[in-house]
Amino acid sequence: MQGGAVIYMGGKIAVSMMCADITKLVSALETFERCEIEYLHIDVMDGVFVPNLQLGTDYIRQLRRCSRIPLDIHLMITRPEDKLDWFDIREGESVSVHYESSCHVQRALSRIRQLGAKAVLALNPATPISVLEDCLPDLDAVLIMTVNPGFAGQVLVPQALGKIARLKEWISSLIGRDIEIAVDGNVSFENAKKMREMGADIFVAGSSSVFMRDMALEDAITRLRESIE
Ligand code: S6P
Ligand code: MG
Repeated sequence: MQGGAVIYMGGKIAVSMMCADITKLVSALETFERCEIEYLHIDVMDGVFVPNLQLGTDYIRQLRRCSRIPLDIHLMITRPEDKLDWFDIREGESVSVHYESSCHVQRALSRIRQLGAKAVLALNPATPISVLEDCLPDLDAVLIMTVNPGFAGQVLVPQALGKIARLKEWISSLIGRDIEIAVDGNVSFENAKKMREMGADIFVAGSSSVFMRDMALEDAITRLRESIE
C-alpha cells in the first residue's frame, strides 16, 4: 500500500451500552473513540414489549454530550410511532423499531427518516423475513434478533444464523441491491465470524465479546474486528 489511509472494509461494531460498567463509562467511551467504534447501541425497554426496563431518554441525552460516536437506538417499546419525539433523534443516528411492537410500523419508519436518521426494522427470532416485503422502500437496515429481546447474556437461537443468509439473498433478489443487516444477541467472537459469513454487516457487541469480564476492552474490540473482517 502506498501512502493514504487504510480503508477498513469489515463489519461495523455497535457496542451495547447496557452492558457497560457504569463506574468506567468515561474511559470506555474514550476507548471506543480511539478504536473507531461505529455506533453506541442503546437498548430502550419499556417493561411491556419486553419483560425488562432499560436505558431512558435522559441517559441518551447525556451520552450524546459525552461522545461523538453516532447512536444506534434500539426501541423495544410498544407503539414506538407515538414516542419517537421523546428521543430527540439526530441526523446520522440509527433507530430500530420492532415489527412486532406496532400495527403502524410504516408510520414509525417514515418518521425516523423524516428526522434524518436511518430507519431500521427489527425482527424477533420467530418472525419470518417475509413480513419485510412491503417495508423495504422505507428501510435503511434490518436488525435480526439472534436472541429473544429483553436481556443480555442469553444463548443464540440457532436458526437465526440461517435467517441472516436467507434475508441477504432474498433482499437482493427482490430489489437488486443490498440493505445493511445488523445482528443482536450473543454476538460472541465465534458467532460473529459465522454471522459475517452469512452476510451480517453490523454487530451488536455485548457481554459475549466487547464487555467480557476477563478481557480488556481494547483487546476484545481487536478480537471482534478480526472475527468480522
Ligand atoms: C437484548 C438487547 C441487546 C443486548 C445485547 C447483549 O434484548 O437488545 O442489545 O444488550 O445483545 O449482548 P450479549 O452478548 O450479552 O447477548
Ligand atoms: Mg439491542
